[in-house]
Amino acid sequence: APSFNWEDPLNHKSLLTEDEIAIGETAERYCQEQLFPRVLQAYRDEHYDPKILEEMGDLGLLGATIEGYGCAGVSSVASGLITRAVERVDSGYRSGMSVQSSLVMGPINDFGTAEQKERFLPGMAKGKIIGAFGLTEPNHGSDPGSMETVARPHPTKEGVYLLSGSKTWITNSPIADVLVVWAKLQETGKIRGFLVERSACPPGTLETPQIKNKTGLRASITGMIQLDNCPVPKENMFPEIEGLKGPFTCLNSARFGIAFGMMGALEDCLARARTYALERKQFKGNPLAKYQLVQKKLAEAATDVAYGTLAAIQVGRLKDEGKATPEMISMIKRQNCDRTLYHARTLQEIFGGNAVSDEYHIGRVVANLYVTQTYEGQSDIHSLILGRAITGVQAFV
Ligand code: TGC
Ligand code: FAD
Repeated sequence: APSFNWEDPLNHKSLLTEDEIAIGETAERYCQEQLFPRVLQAYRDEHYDPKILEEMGDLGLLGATIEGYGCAGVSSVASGLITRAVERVDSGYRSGMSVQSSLVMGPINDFGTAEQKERFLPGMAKGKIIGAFGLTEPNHGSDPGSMETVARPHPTKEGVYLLSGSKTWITNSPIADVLVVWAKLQETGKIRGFLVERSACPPGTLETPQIKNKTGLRASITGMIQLDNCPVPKENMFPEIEGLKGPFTCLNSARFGIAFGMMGALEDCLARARTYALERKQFKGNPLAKYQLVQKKLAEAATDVAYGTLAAIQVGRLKDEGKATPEMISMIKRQNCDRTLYHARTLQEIFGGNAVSDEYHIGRVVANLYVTQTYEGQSDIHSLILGRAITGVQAFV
């Protein structure tokens, strides 16, 4: 007779291929053996070791859905299992990987010229070239269409643009070798994507100061991108993609990765809270796990892990069949981030005062989850995307 497995209540594993299971297990092993032992110190020190990307590259975890260029060419579900494994350790590590894979390698693969792909993708797949994605600006976050960063034709050099403007809250920017910068062409007012190579920028035209003293995502490095008449050759512009469709197409993949990744974070909180509840005794030697209010917290979290995982797998399958819509991705990004943040905060209560010690991990996870709910479209923005799709009326402006 089938038995209930609290770690996979609705048996999502039965929906995975053997390859996907093997990829997920490889990622889990690396994350638990190599990443987890470093995360506490990295978080305390607000330090991100760029070697992590090389390690992930060696395992084929970067740009994993891309075919060729040294990438693994796996399914979207397999890539989701990778983000889930990484996010089980820390959302900041998943962020560094998502930006590299979905937000930089993704658009180069989707929109780049053959030359751009050859130049960047093999090195990025190995984690030897690090990428960043600059969309958000100090005055335009949820509304990137109003961006002020501009690309003007160079007054004397044919085929060169001068980029000016600033981007903020940019994952990996202080350590990036190549930065995808979205800017409006002065000639047309249309948004275009540029590959800004740090090594090619004259002094003073590109600065990427780190944003320090963050209250979440401290194991990831975040910064600004400040461009002051930074010359970028036309060969470094994505040739055809124009308008918000460019950055948003990359965001569809990254948001899918977050939705799947959230399940790793929530599974980790659930497993830790369960173990703690079984070990900690209060009132006549009873474990906390005996109390109904505690059991309800665990039951609700396990339910949302099961539902959220099934939804992510379904959207991943549709994505590979070319049948996923942006609204489906908004739905799972919003729901999985919101439910994971809610449950992490609730499960944290089971640890009582000990939750305040970082050795118990859950406090770090809760702080990270504020960020995952905020970036790549804050949850209320995804509500409005869904509201627009349901009613036909947009409520942004
Ligand atoms: P709207 O009129 O809705 O759309 C403008 C054009 O874009 C197209 N489009 C999409 N295309 C593909 N995929 C999507 N998801 C798309 N969403 C929109 C749309 O079809 C249209 O094309 P066209 O040809 O008709 O021009 O534009 P709007 O200005 O009204 O947008 C509103 C809104 C709220 C949907 C949008 O601005 C939004 O999503 N805001 C949230 C901003 C955001 O997500 N920023 C993310 C920054 S990157 C980041 O956070 C990385 S963190 C990484 C990490 O560390 O893990
Ligand atoms: P705002 O747009 O000012 O929004 C503030 C609040 O108002 C939100 O709750 C929002 O939902 C709400 N709001 C806004 N407009 C409306 C409306 N019309 N109706 C109802 N509510 C509304 N960006 C990048 O480009 N690249 C990166 O790599 C990147 N990494 C990040 C890493 C970290 C650690 C963080 C914190 C952010 C990162 N971001 C990145 C930026 C992130 O995408 C933005 O913070 C996010 O899009 C929200 O923009 P904002 O912070 O300007 O908030």
